[in-house]
Amino acid sequence: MHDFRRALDALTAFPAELQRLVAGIDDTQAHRMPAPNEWSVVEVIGHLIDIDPLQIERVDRILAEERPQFIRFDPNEAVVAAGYARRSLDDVLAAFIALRQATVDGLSTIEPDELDRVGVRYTGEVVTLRALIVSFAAHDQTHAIQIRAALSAGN
Ligand code: NI
Repeated sequence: MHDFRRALDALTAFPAELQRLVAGIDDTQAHRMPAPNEWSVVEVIGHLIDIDPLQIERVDRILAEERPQFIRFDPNEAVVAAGYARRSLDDVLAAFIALRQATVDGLSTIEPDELDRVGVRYTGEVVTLRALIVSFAAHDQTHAIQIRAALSAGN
């Protein structure tokens, strides 16, 4: 239960962390690609917007089905298809913050005895609901590091 609570707290706190991370960044910086075919800051936030509903869908399926197999997801394809590169930093940031609130509201209804239910990743790896949420929180942090790197690459 403790690792789940800690992950949920981290997921809840992340929008404020993200806001601090991009505070004072203008749209030129936010749209700069750190390297060819590497996401700009706006695209990284767009990717986070893509992931929240995907995780909620996985959670819902773990709760409703026995060992559901998750669908294949191509992060790059999704970011391009959504056209995040054409949106402003303020726009994607506001969209993510609103979405994350809905996500944590949804996750907070998970009961302790549901945390050992499992799903199956596209790769075949079996993952508990607890591990899915813990890795979801860790995913935020990998992209926070990516944003820091993208911003320092531009300076
Ligand atoms: Ni990612």
